[in-house]
Amino acid sequence: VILTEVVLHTIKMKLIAPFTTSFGTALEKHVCLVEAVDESGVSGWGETVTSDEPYYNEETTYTATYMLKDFLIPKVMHKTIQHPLEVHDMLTFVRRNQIAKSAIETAIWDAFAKKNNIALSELIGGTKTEIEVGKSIGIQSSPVKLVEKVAEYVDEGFRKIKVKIAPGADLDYIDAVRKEFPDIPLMADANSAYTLNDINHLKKLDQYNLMMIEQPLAHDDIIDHATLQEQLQTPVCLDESIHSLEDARKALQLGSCRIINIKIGRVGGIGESVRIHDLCKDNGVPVWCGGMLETGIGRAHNIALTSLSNFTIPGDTAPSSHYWTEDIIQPEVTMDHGIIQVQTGPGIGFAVDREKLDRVTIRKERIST
Ligand code: OSB
Ligand code: MG
Repeated sequence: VILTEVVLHTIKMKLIAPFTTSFGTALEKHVCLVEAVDESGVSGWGETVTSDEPYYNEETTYTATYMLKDFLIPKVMHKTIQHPLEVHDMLTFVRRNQIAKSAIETAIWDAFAKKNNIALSELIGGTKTEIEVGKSIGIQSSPVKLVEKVAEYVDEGFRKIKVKIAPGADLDYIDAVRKEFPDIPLMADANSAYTLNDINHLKKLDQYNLMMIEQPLAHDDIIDHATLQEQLQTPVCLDESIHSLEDARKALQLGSCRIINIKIGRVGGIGESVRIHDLCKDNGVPVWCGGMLETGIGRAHNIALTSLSNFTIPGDTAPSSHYWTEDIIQPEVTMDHGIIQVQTGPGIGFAVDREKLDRVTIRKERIST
């Protein structure tokens, strides 16, 4: 493909319910949708899966948009791109800013797949036709409230329940859920809320037969996580600490985790996600696809990625209705008994609903030079 124009649609969407983690509460989201237009007129779509504040990682929707406009888009515009796998290396001249990079990289994957009339999942070598889905639940006001939520989502058919934890909202909450649901696939995500000083506290989680504990220690750490993993029976899963194939290789070598959460945005795109998937597969380490409260566009990328064979653990790929009163894609992502069908249409397999898009758009910019 050769990009002749990129349109940046900045949108604002209200979440159907506030989402609370150890680092804060999200009520609404600004997202920069990247529409990459090829010389033949095909549009590929990507999104910045950033949060509005730099609390999960260093990026925000604003900084990602700035990186895209001033550095990343000019680098790929009007260049002949033989295959989207080339895009990752074209963008390494900018340090970090993985989510910004991924927004344009994923748009190019979609454009390339559409141009070649192939589904994104097939293009990357995905083999599954349907995927199992988990639900990520934010921190609730009490253990009783959390148990109510879990019951609702178990009834809806979710194949994994992930509970956000933080100091002061951990053991009581997990204990209450386990008492009510002794057998469900259950895990906890701490979003970096603990340190090695909490090791005895964290060990108490071992009694609950959790599938894993996600990112218990610092967002930039793989050393202390190795120490922790040695002393915990519960598998450690890394999210925030893994930004690249190299990070994944080092974490596996050190024994910092036994599972990796792959987020396309966090690792700079689909190409790097596939490479991390393959590395983990070769090492017998299972992976799953994390979520960033995406719109349908990011969600579609996540579903396609999850069709790869080593995504053996249900991901945070809940359907559109769990985030938005109205998603911007047609049809919306739906789930049946915890299963989502992998799209078979060209590219991401969903159409962007231009009318709905315009209703939530707060800024639109065309870049063609
Ligand atoms: O740590 O996985 C996380 C949302 C925003 C930032 C970080 C995380 C999350 C989630 C939500 O857990 C997952 C979802 O999209 O449902
Ligand atoms: Mg996480």
